[in-house]
Amino acid sequence: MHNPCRICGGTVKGSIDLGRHPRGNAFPRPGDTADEFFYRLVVGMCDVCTMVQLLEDIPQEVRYHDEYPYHASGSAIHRRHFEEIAQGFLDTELTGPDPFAVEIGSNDGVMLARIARAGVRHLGVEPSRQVAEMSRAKGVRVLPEFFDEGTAERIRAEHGPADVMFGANVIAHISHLASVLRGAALLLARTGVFVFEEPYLGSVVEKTAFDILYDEHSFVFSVRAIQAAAERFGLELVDARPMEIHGGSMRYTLAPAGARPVSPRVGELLEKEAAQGLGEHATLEEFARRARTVRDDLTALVRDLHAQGKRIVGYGAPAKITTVTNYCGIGPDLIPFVCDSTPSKQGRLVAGTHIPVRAPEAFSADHPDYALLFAWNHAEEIMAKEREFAERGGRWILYVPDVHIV
Ligand code: DWN
Ligand code: ZN
Repeated sequence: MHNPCRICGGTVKGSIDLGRHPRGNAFPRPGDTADEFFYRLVVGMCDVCTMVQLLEDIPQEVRYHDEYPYHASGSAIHRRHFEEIAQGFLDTELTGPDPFAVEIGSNDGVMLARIARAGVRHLGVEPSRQVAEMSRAKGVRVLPEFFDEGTAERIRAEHGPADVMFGANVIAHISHLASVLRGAALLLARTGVFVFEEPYLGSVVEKTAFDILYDEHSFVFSVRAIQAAAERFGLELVDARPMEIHGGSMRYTLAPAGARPVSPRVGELLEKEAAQGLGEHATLEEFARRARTVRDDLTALVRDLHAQGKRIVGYGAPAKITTVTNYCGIGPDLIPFVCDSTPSKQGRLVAGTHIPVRAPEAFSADHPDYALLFAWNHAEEIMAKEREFAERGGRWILYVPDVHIV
């Protein structure tokens, strides 16, 4: 399978084919699964700019429905992470006479609320109604639209240039990324910065985290691909910092070309990526082979334990659960339910495999023999919270970077 690159028009060769999948964050209601949306989950790399991207595109309107269930405040660690980012901007970039901050995909306002409280002009751009309402309740000003070049023009005309543009786990979700980068170049003040953090290709490959691949992740960024994309639209990658969040992310800082010095971190990370072979098709083909091994090992383990009469339930229903359960063919016959702390997911089903999602009380009220941890990027927080489960002999099944029991 080959497609034209969404950034540069080069050829994208599909190296990773995970088969037919539903939308990661669909979480349909019971009885409402007759017309589930499916697509072919194939991921490849551009021959020219090395951007890793989905070959089949899912329309934004299909993905970001009004009841989009992901709430960035869903974990204490995430709340702290975004509040620290906001404080960082207030201490550095938003110190001018009349600063202005824009967040693309402001979700439930967890980052902008701190900036709003400081009385700094701001605007969240968030198309999903439900989370946009949660933002407004925190005093955050929201524009209920998708961000693109046209939105950037209107925001600049009404509010002037932005000193800070920010996006977390959203820029890699936007298939019209070229329009977003053109819009950023248009909206940014000459001294402004566009900061975004996204799941990092280097971490995904290193951890064989194939469950990070799903419809929302139009792209999986690398430093090299972002540097090339920035230059194409009059911007420059001036800094990049690895982050632990979401199982391994990277925070990119773009500025208008020539406006700021480039941090030595960029060169160091480019060298590390070259050593990891991130710009080569062979690396993705090797990743696909390892993903098949994880699938086969996890399916065999779950089936064996089930055959022995052991009770296994899922813990955490991140979007990632949809990829791993559909790729492995693990359904309610093997895992009767998965518990999750997000109220809007409880009572729903995992798309495709239809595993019921229940409140965490269903787990603590009747501990299983094994818990399959789908929210593996929250392992420390979750295992500490569920200490009693382990103390009573419960065991955790993990599959990143490989299948193992703790
Ligand atoms: O890119 C995206 C990533 C970064 O965030 C978006 N596409 C959507 C979302 O992905 P996700 O759903 O994989 O995010 P999380 O934060 O890894 O999801 C964790 C899930 O686990 C949530 O549904 C909440 C749940 N959870 C829980 O049940 N108990 C989380 C914690 C910490 C807990 O103690
Ligand atoms: Zn390209």
